[in-house]
Amino acid sequence: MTGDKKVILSGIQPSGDSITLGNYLGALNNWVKLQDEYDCLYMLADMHTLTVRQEAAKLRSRTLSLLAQYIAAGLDPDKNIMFIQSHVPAHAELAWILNCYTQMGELGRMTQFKDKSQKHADNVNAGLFDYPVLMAADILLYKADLVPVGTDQKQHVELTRDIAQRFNGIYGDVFTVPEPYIAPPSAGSKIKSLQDPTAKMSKSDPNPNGCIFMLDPPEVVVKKIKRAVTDSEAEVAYREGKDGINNLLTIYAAVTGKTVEQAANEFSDSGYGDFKAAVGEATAERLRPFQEKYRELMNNKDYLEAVYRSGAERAGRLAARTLSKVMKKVGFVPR
Ligand code: ATP
Ligand code: LTN
Repeated sequence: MTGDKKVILSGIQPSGDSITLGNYLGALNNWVKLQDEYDCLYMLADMHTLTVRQEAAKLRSRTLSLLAQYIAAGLDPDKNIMFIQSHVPAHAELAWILNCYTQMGELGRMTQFKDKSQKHADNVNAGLFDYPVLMAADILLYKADLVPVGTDQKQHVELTRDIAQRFNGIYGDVFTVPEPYIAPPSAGSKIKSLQDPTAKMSKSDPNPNGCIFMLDPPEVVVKKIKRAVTDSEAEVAYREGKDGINNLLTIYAAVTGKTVEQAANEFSDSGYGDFKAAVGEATAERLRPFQEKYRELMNNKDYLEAVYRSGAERAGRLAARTLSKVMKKVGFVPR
């Protein structure tokens, strides 16, 4: 971190055995493009996953696996700070303080809270409600200018801006007010479920056929796409009302680097069967190098450990600076 470049922070929750094609296209793949131009911090948001019940051993192994997936997707540990959220205690400490500058009404309006409290009606815990405040702490600790996320997280970054502005309004210029950084939809900022193309593709979807996991074997990828829900029109075209086909065209465009228009032209004379086979092949092909690199990394746990240890140290130093400034501002006695 030289201070010359703009700062980026983002994270993914280690809440599934593997990230989804949605996480990859909407988030990770864009992070890779930013690593030379910005000072980047990429976090493994393990504390956020506790908002939904997790198995301890699984959470542990999924966190390490997610780090390997970050690197397999092309993030370079020498260029980016990669760290585990729970390794930097300042996140929890700042979250507490920010809680006292956030209104219940603001949190109650969050779409993700409404969705997840319906999905997990038996466990609507305070953490689920408070999730965006922890996320605000993640972002504000590092004075991030930009937060690259998929469309579903935009509302949380906007709330972070409100909290930062409110705090700055009282105490002066403490926080950098961040901006969401969202890739264009054609690049995959909103990939939909293959089984319900009006809902987002989500790693914790109970129906595994709705979701392509980045570690799915090629034949599984091809099969899931073949089974994707479409419509009864038999015309490959991108237009309103064709959610299933629109989603497949978006996936094809994003994995091949073509535009959605080019993709639609390429298949304008094809039937759904041929179209789906081509989307399946292209997607499996895109996953191949990712999976090879992932396997290699998972055989080198010492290396992964060195990456997250050094990440925690570097992130911890930066975070401590902001936290101590905040503590001073609110009136805590210096340690
Ligand atoms: P969960 O199902 O556990 O809530 P998730 O799959 O929604 O997980 P997150 O860990 O919440 O994934 O999100 C990681 C990143 O991936 C975020 O930047 C989010 O915006 C992005 N993302 C998640 N799903 C999609 C999607 N379907 N399309 C594009 N981007 C996505
Ligand atoms: N809530 C995010 C994960 C996340 C995050 C962050 C993203 C936690 N903290 C800070 C960007 C910045 C999600 O993707 N569900």
